[in-house]
Order: sequence, then structure tokens, then C-alpha cells
Amino acid sequence: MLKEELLKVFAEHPGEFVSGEKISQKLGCSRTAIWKHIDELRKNGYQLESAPRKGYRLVSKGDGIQPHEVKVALKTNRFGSEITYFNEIESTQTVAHELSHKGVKEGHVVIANEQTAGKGRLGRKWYSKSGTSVSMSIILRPELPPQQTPQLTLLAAVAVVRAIKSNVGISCDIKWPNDILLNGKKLVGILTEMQADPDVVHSIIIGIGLNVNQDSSEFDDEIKEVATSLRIVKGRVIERAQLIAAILNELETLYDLYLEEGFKPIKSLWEANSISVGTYIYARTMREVIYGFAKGITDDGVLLVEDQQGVTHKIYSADIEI
Ligand code: BT5
Repeated sequence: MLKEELLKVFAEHPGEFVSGEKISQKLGCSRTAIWKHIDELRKNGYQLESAPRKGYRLVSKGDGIQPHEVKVALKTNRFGSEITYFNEIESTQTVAHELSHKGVKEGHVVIANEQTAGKGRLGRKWYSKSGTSVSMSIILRPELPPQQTPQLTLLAAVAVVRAIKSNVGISCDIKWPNDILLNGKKLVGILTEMQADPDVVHSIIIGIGLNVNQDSSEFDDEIKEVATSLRIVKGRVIERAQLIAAILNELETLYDLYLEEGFKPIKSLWEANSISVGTYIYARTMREVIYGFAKGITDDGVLLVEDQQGVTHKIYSADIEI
């Protein structure tokens, strides 16, 4: 990757100008190609100064995530081997849909430093400001019937919880179906969307939004009572590139296990980390609110809630209050 080699050249000359001629000799490419990559680095949040006859100087890496730092920490075979990175984009989910239509490989990841129109479920908003959060969408192409895709939301939740545990040393709780909570507040949201015909899935896009380095005053009014970040709880800044790599490592391991052995082992891991089973809950669906005892999940990832009349309801989609 020319962009990464270019960054290496700047790393060898910290704070100094490097001439266009020197760079083109080192990288074996034209001055126009260098200019194009400098322009791309700027779009990725790097601050680069250029001066006639002196060349280029890296002033600051900005507050972005460095995709090459993600790659260095990966232990995967497929996930994250291709990364599309934006310093700022409306939604990584939208880009992932477009890339998926174009036929990118399974495991391709879209990452953004900031989303200006991040999406939650049912048209809700997801807030992710520059420099403090992780917004990523992963493209999967499993051979599955569409009704099994909710299992992958649960799989993703388990992967994120395990990555946070191993990378940051914090234990989080999963709230069915797609939230990860820390001390009762929302830390992570997961949005699973698919491209499918009635009986065959073409691709599944798993969007993960994770609050990493916000302090409590930085959250937007709509979410400041309900949101938390890793930094608030851990008391220090967390390296986002490492965390993204840890999530991709866990995701690939669990996904491979799922393809080999089915949902059963994932279900056990999910139940072990979930606060929404074995307790009384309110399930707010599009049509009604059901209060009852959450007995567990089915193999399709459906939540089973027994109401006070002893009737068991199958909940496919809802917001849960515990
Ligand atoms: C979700 O929806 O929780 C799914 C969020 C998925 C976001 C990722 S980021 C990468 C990818 N690209 C996207 O555009 N989206 C995905 P839902 O369960 O509907 O929850 C949405 C609700 O969570 C909102 O109505 C707010 O109340 C709350 N919320 C929004 N931003 C939040 C944040 N940063 N932290 C905590 N809560 C938030």
C-alpha cells in the first residue's frame, strides 16, 4: 500500500520536510501519484504541510483511527484484511451496503472516525463524534436462510463483549437483542441489516457503534442520561485501533465456530453475558408492551417471555426494560 509506505517515510523524518523527489525515489512512483496519496491522507484526517521546493511535512496525524494500526494488531485470516476508512462519513452502514453490491470480499470493514448521520434501528439516530468513538460495519456473506440472521446480531454482541474484556479488562452486559451496557448505561449499539431475496441471504452488514473516549459532558442532550463510554468507567483513554482489531479477532473466531458448529456454542456464550434472561422485563414491541419473565432465547435468537397469565410470547423485535 503506497499510502502506508508514505506514512513510513514521514515516520523516518519526524517534523521535517521531505522533498517530492525523495519520496518518489523511495516509493518508486510518480510525483502525481504522491500528490494523490497526500490528498487522500488529508481526507483521512492527517495534517500535511506542503511548501514549494521543500516538499511535504507531516504536522499531525489528527484525531483519526489509523487503519494500518488496526491491521498490525489483527490475528484474522479474512476479517479486516480489506478496510475502507473515512475520517468523516454519513454512515458506515450505507457505504458498506454500496461496497457489498460491488462485490467486495467477506470480512471487508468500513470504519469511520466520525459519522454525521449514524443510524440506529427503526430510523433512530446513532451519535458518534470525531475522535472518541468506534463506528464500523462488517460485510458477511454466510449461506443462511434470512430468518437465521438475528443470530449474527447476538454473535456480534458476544464478540464485542469478549474484545472489551480482553482489551480493556472491563466486563459488560448484553441486553437483548443489540445493546451492550456498562453499569446500566448504553456503551454499544449493534445494527444488523441484510441484502436478501425471500429465501437466500446475499450479505449481512453488521454495524457496531461503540463509545470509547467520550467524557460525560461530551454526549448529546438526547443521550447524556443513558450513555456511557469505556473512558468514563476505566478512567483512561483507550486506543481505538487496538480495540477494533480485538473486535475483528473475536468476530472471526466466533463466526468460524458458528459456521462449523451452528448457533449452539454462541447461544451459551450469549446467555452467560446477558442480563435480559432469567429476570422480569418489559418488552416494548411495535404493537404492545409485554411484562413477564424472560425465560431465554430460541435457536433463532427469539426472546421468550412468559407473562403473568403463564402465556409464553415469542419476541422478535422490541426494546427491553429491566
Ligand atoms: C442501535 O440502535 O443501538 C444501533 C446502533 C448502531 C450504530 C452503528 S455505528 C456503525 C454503523 N453505522 C451506522 O450508521 N450505524 C451503525 P437502537 O437500538 O435503535 O438505539 C438507538 C438509540 O440509542 C437512540 O435512539 C439513542 O437513544 C441511543 N443512542 C444513540 N447514540 C448513542 C450513543 N452514542 N451511545 C449510547 N446511546 C446512543
